[in-house]
Amino acid sequence: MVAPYLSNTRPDFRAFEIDCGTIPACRFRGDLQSELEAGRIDPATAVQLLESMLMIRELEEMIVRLRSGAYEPLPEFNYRGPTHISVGQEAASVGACSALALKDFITSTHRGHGDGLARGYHAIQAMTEEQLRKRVARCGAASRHELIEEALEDHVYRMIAELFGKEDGYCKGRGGSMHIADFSVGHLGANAIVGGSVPIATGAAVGARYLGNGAVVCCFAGDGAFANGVVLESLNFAAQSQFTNEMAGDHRFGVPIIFLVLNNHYGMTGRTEEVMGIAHLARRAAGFSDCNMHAEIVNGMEVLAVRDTTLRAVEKCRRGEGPVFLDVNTYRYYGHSLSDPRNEYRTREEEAAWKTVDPIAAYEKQLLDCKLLDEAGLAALRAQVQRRNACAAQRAAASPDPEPADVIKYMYTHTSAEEVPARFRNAAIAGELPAIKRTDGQLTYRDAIKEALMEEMRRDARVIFYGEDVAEYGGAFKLSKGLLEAFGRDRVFNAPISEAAICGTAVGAAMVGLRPVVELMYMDFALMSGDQIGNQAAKWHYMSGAQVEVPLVIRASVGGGKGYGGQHSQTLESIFTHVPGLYVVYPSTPYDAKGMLKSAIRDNNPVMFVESQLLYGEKGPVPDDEYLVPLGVADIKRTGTDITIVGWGPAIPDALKAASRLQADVGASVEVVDLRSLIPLDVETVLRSVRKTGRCVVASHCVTMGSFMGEIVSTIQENVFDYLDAPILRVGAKNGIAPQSHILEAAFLPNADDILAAAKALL
Ligand SMILES: Cc1ncc(C[n+]2csc(CCOP(=O)(O)OP(=O)(O)O)c2C)c(N)n1
Repeated sequence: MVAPYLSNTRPDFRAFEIDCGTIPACRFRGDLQSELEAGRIDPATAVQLLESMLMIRELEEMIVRLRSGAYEPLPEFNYRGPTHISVGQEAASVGACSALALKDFITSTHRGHGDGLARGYHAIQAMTEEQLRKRVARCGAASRHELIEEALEDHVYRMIAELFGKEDGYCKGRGGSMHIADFSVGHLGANAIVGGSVPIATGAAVGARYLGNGAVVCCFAGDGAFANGVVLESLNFAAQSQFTNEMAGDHRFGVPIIFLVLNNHYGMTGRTEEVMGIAHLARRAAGFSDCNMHAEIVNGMEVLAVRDTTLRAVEKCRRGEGPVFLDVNTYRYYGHSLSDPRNEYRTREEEAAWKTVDPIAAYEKQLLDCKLLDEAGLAALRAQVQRRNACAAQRAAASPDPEPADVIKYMYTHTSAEEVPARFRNAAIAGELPAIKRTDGQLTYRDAIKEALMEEMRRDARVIFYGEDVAEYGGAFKLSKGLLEAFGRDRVFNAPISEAAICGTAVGAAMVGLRPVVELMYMDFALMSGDQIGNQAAKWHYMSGAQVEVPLVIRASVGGGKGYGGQHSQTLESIFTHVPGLYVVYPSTPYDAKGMLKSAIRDNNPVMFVESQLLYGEKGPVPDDEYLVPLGVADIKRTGTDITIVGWGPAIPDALKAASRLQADVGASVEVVDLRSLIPLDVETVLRSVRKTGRCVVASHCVTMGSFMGEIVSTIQENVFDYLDAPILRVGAKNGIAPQSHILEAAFLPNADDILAAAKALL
């Protein structure tokens, strides 16, 4: 049924009520015996659930004992790093991961050892012999059982090696406990930012829907995360009705994601029910879709209950009925970390009550009752898990550390999408491409960007484009008008007004194989998505030990110069140059804008592509033929010998004006170096110019204080101080806030006169 407000665009104020329906709790009433009898689980899988939970508990208890020096296999080992232990929560991780297929994905949290171990364990069990052989690089004869054991040993070893910060760890010691990831089995990463992985998971689900591969994303997140803005944005993003799924003639919408709340009832120490206005987190889901996201409350201490609910959730997602919201009630026995004694905020009685429903003890009893294991079998399984873990820990402790010289290795990737896989090459178009008007071989800066986007979307079907109002309306600056009609709504869509989710979903979509381009209507709004740009997009290639590349482009439009005041006028690229892992570029001409956007879309690094609204209407020559402008290469826009002006963005046209006037006024010969790309920075072109001229002005529209202009000044003086005949001057915006009044804004922004005055002062 379509809700009245979905179809109602006319005023209709007849009285009605919204029925929020009901949310079931603890639906699973079976046990192992009934599951076996119903054929919903086989005996081998039933035992695997226990082994998987034991592996988690063993690893977590190892960390506890390592911290106090009481872990016998490694008595002297100095364990550094976080200790967010998940003992008590094993059934949630295992029940959920055992319900997923190999092609599915998970994201996890700072308390993610259990999720990572379980994902690897059950993925290994689901692998074919060929996949297992590949995983353990085994060529000789081995039974399936031996291959699995070898793969499990390797799995535990690489998990522990990562916890120990070793080169053999899943992330080569670059990620550690809170960022552990294994992309080979679709584990897209634990995340140290509470809620940080939720938009990534949502983007992965957007990608899975687009690719039509039937994959489902299970997004583990703590209860505390569901007060976080980007998490709520993600719930909204995932449930959008424009994500239609036509299944068997039925109209459904949403993306295939399970928001699985690991609800242990506490944030760090605060009680979740005290900092939220609801008794049950499942109720959150009611605000985001008319079917309450099929929300359920689940007994998270019972592995079969979690497995049953997740299996049903996965089925729903595969049928095009996602998202699903599971509020899995569980408990962590230890404190937030091992430095938290838990005294201040909860009682020992409460803890004891939860321990009476311990997930492992209860499940062991069921296995014994069903005679799938006897006491000896149980003891043997426990001993095997312990032995595997101890061997892995000893091996990991003795394994090589990363080389200090490699400290920033993996920060950037040096690859790009030169070859488009056949499946995505020369994408079919849904309608006609919008015409772009070329006059005397010239295009506006706006149309140059549009043409680049169109060409790349045509070249590679993995390129999708979204942002606020970019579809029918064509974006606030009409840059994308006609792209929806040309490429269809799967590739061009309006995003909700959720900048953090826009950037975060792009990260997730990129991780699963797309190449998203997203638009931020004004660059000021990038501050809304600071975490997703700075902590997620920028860092995942490095933190994963180069397991994953994050090819995405964030097009950010700068509004300065239009009298829009302090929150729509900022030139903020300097902030992003301070975030290692991002590329930051800012073209000043239509030619560069087109060639650089094409390069940015093909590059496998995340790129912040900054555009100036002041330049959108400016025309310049743009050839018809295919060309690229490489990132990281500055351009000399005018050659000269007496003084260098280094700049970027809209400061370049001003610098060129100043140069002409300087030539006319005092006969000085000015060289104008357009950086185009701030990161990577073409240091050599700048230094070569300054060596020649001995004088330099650095110009941009950034607020001068703390801007990237200072970085250029430092670089010049560190490297070619001896060549300088005068101090280097900066010409930027005033150290203030952009005003609305045009008189004040003119005084605020730098112009050709300011650059001219600075250059004259140096001469
Ligand atoms: C954005 C952010 N804010 C604060 C923190 C500090 N912090 C780490 S874990 C945590 C509590 C998270 O609670 P929850 O999401 O319920 O997960 P749990 O720790 O209970 O597993 C906090 C506040 C953080 N890592 N990230």
